[in-house]
Amino acid sequence: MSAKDRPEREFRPPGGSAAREPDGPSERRAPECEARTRSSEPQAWGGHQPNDTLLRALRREPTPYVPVWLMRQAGRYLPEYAALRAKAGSFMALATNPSLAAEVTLQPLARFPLDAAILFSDILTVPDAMGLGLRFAEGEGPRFARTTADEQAIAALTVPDLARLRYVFDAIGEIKRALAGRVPLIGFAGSPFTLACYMIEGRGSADFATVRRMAFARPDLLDRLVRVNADAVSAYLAEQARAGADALMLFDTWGGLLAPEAYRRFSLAPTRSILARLPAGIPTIVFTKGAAASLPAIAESGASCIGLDWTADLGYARRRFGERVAFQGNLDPLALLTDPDSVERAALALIDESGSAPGYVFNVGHGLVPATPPENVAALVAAVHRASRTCNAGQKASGSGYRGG
Ligand code: 1CP
Repeated sequence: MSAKDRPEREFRPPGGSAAREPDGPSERRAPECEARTRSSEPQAWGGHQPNDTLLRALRREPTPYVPVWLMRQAGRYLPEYAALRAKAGSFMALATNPSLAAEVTLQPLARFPLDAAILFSDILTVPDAMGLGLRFAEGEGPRFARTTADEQAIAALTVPDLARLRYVFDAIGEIKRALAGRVPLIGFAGSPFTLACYMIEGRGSADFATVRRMAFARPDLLDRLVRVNADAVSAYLAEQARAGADALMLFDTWGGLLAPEAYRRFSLAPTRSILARLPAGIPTIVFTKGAAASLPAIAESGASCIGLDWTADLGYARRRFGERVAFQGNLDPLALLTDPDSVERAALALIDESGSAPGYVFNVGHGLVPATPPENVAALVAAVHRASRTCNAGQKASGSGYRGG
């Protein structure tokens, strides 16, 4: 393992080592932030105090810098993940073993000063607990042994006994003990519609044609499927919160495939019903790929934060809806397949686009891909912390804080 690949074994405060880096490209600032510079704000996190920057940003409270975490921050781009997965034998062997799941969750935090941990699991564990028989074949993605594509299978579907997902709640307990409050833990689930996509097709698909056909031919069946999923997911997420998750995220990866009316009926409505049933006060993030056209509706869904994919206009979204909801995103994950300098430029451009108003969480617009070089992730996290520290110092200044707003 080369020096640059070696994970740092200790958690570090954001900006800690970055501040000691020599001048050069890393001193670049987002132009919007330059104008807002007041003074160098004292560092909020001295090293071992709890870092609740993410939770404050989700609540749209001022933060000394923009918190950052990355979808799929634990995963195949990390050699230590690949090694542990090989040792465990399969994805499910990792995910169903609470201490291995905890170890994988913490791997990216040992390398990078990220502002959140996300539970290592998968959205498809819920349909697995419903009896569909999930497996992940190496290099192939998820496969279900049984599908719920016809009237009989959908009628027979019920909310699973949460005891079948006990390994998830146990993993949350282990992760929380290991984190000891250093950063918040994000729990998650798939949206009812995105789960339905995999349950109907039995695997991933480019267009989920069977599902979209069902939306026209048998909307009553799809209604029932997403209703059962909403009941299952709301119970599952509430239990994650009880086990210690500090924020909850819903992944609606495929909601953007639907026409607007179908999206509202089969994706947004069941998502809203989940949000309404979660414990009061816990921050929530709804990530919908292809959501740009539905922003007004998602902003009213009851979510604390909207996760945007990389095709959405973050600046516009913040100006238009930033008084009501926080935003998370939305760097194209393929920007990380370049070099540290290009990554830093892309990060600064996005921070500039977002503006300095509270309520922004930096992230990628979809999961990191396996070919991502870890040193580019390090450059990204350092750049976000450094540039946004200057930018956010202006949060209490007059003006909206939204770019051009
Ligand atoms: O070892 C492996 O095979 C690794 C690949 C992998 C990983 C690391 C899968 C298979 N799942 C995960 C973990 C995972 N999945 C997390 C962990 C936390 C994190 O670090 O972010 C999360 C939040 C998910 C969520 C998930 N799984 C989504 C929603 C987000 C997204 O990426 O759109 C979806 C659609 C899935 C299904 C899934 N699981 C795995 C794959 C390859 C897929 C996509 C399948 C497809 O449609 O082709």
